[in-house]
Amino acid sequence: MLTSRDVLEGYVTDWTRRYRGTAACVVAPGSAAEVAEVVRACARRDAPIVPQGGNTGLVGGSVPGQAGRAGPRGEAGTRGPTVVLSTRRLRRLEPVDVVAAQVTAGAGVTIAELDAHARLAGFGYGVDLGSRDSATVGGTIATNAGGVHAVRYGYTRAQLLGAEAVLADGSVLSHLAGLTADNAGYDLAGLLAGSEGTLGVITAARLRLWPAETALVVMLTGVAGIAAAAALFAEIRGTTGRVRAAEYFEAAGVALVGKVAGLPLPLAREYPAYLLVEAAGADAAQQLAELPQLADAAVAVDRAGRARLWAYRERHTEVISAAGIPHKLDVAVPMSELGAFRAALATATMPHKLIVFGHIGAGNVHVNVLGPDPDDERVDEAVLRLAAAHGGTVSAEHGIGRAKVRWLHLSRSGEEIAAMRAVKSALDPSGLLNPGVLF
Ligand code: FAD
Ligand code: 2HG
Ligand code: ZN
Repeated sequence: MLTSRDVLEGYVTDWTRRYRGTAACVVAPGSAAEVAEVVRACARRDAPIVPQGGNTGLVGGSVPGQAGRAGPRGEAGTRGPTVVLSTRRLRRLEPVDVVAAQVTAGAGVTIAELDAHARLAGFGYGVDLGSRDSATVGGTIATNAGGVHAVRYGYTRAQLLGAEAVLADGSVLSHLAGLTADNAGYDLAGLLAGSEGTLGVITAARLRLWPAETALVVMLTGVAGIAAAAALFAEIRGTTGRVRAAEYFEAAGVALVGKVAGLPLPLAREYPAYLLVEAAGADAAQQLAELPQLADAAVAVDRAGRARLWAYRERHTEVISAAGIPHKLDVAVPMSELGAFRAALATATMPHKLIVFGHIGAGNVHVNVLGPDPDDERVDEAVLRLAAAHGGTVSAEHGIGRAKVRWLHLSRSGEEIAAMRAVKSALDPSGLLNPGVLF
């Protein structure tokens, strides 16, 4: 248990610095049984619990609200002291089951550690993201993280074959056998995926692995804009072997990466926007090189060259944060709407600095706005309503957290929200787990 004010600071402030709350202490149990003890002790004191993994979440869900403050930044009512439950000591990592292509991992194992472990056995983990060195198995399940390889392997829920979790009453659910043929009732692990710490504390998971892919190629090319990037991606998907990533970014982001991270322009000249594609397979490099519409492209097959091209996309989040406290609006719209949505975004976010990038293969657009005060939610409202008006969602992959509670109704009907609330009430009737998040 940690109580020092200085140490607590890192646990109550989120990665973006936009969300900062108050907690009495951080508790880091080392097993599911200890998590259950903590949950029962908190229940006796009516002390809300905020589960926390790597604290890389981008919607304020991994940190407490502000005591006594109503609305999404606070938590309603008078409760006991808030406890941050850190999963960093839940570090079990079992040998890879090479026949089943599965592994059991503790909630506190990072995605980089999990992937490195899988690689030693000739496999890889299907979810990869820029926060891989800190983001955890538990946190990525709780947010149902997407990431850069979702276009090939799907979101985290698709990797999940079972989970171990502690519910609000201290009971431990354990379903780690990894049977892929197993239709006996509700998929409780699937329900925990995307629950953002509101239904249970995930302590371990049984995860699917994929055979490691070889002959990787990364191609970066200039495009006129987001609609052109989507069209080129569709073309590449049709002609190129195994597309593992299709990422979009724009001149404003490249300029910031250049300024803050010191990277030169990626291509011979500047373009309004860029498409980065990663593909696997012996023919992939040749297939990409033969695309007639690639006037200017950089292609890398060696590890260092691939990393050099990826840096233009992956360093966006870090350089944006170096420039200020961003309003992060992770939305998705149908592929057919991307062009119209992007055009309207420019007006909706004026006069602020707008940086747009994302996972184009999924229609997932990361809208980052720099300029408005962190507490000023007008630009958040404008962008989220715009996404909804274009048939999209207010959360493509980061979740609702505290940041988007007010706008959940734009993406889920009253009936859906009522059903979600019923699930929450059944599993956590006193609202012990992450109050103020999601609802
Ligand atoms: P935390 O931030 O600690 O928590 C996130 C949420 O999960 C909170 O609501 C928390 O209460 C809950 N939670 C955490 N652990 C548990 C647990 N064991 N049991 C129950 N609830 C729990 N996200 C993407 O989807 N795709 C990306 O490509 C991506 N790239 C990123 C790049 C950078 C540089 C950064 C900083 C973030 C990025 N993210 C991305 C966001 C973030 O990394 C993910 O949301 C990730 O899943 C959070 O994992 P975490 O362990 O840090 O969880
Ligand atoms: C990414 O895809 C992450 O890099 C972070 O989801 C997005 O910083 C962001 O807005
Ligand atoms: Zn993303």
